[in-house]
Amino acid sequence: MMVTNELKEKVADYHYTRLTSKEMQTAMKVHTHVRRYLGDYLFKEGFVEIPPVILSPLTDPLNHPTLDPVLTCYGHKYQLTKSMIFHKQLALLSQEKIFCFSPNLRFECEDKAESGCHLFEFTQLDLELKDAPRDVSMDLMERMYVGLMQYCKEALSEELGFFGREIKVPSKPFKRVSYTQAKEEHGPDFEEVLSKEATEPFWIVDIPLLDREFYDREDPEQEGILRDMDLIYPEGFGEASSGGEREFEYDRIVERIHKKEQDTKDFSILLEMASKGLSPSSGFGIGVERLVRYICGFERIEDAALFPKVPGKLCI
Ligand code: ASN
Repeated sequence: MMVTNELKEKVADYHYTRLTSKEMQTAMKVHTHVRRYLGDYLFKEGFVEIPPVILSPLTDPLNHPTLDPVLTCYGHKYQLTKSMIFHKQLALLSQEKIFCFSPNLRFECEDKAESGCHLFEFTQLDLELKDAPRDVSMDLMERMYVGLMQYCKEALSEELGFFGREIKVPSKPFKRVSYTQAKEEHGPDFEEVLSKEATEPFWIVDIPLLDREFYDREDPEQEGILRDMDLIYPEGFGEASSGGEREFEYDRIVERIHKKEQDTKDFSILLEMASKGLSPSSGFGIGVERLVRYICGFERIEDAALFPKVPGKLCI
């Protein structure tokens, strides 16, 4: 695409208008409160905040195609972080519980531009707990989610009122829905269908092995099923979070990379570290802009970001 002066002017106008709006001012206030609440919550639970990694030879392969630019620096190839999944696992060599407000760059295909829930640069609150089975991570998420909704209702009533938004504080434990059963009953768009019907957040669990990345742990008691979980927002807001237990043993990781028909060479540093010994762990990531979008009740994710990066568009 040619970047003409006309296009640059249009982009500048668009951003000037939104940056000076009451909507943006209010959304950023909500954003600040949400980040602070979550960071403080985890700090009080004994988590250590780790700094984000932007460039690495090792990043999340994801389960869907993205454009993957590679930067060559000092003769080595670096990728932009798509998620800090492996760095989270490795950080547990040093700490018991870690979190990061991690900028993720996923150059999604242009067909995602109109989805209302994709940005090619976004922030993920990513966390991981050593020696924690999936239920521990799920319980943490539920407590944190309920606490955040309660907090927002009280501390942000004026801001939510401005957006005409009423949020509901859900009750725990959240419902668990089996991936395979939901797909059988509602077809391939089951997540969207169920999210639209729901009035409370719910989990999707028991995801088949090939439907997710190699790093999520296969359930030792159910062959071909993963010990992972997605959290889905109600009211049609779709996916809130994904996470799970992790594969941590060298042989298992190699086997899983092969099953996904990926190349062990791309993960050689991870494998080298795994051969020295990693710990079992579980964790999850929550997209911060999607969370702010949900809390404010925005139609589109752009409204929850100060400088939204829309797939395929010239952004600032
Ligand atoms: N953060 C996710 C997790 O913890 C991974 C991802 O973002 N793809 O499982």
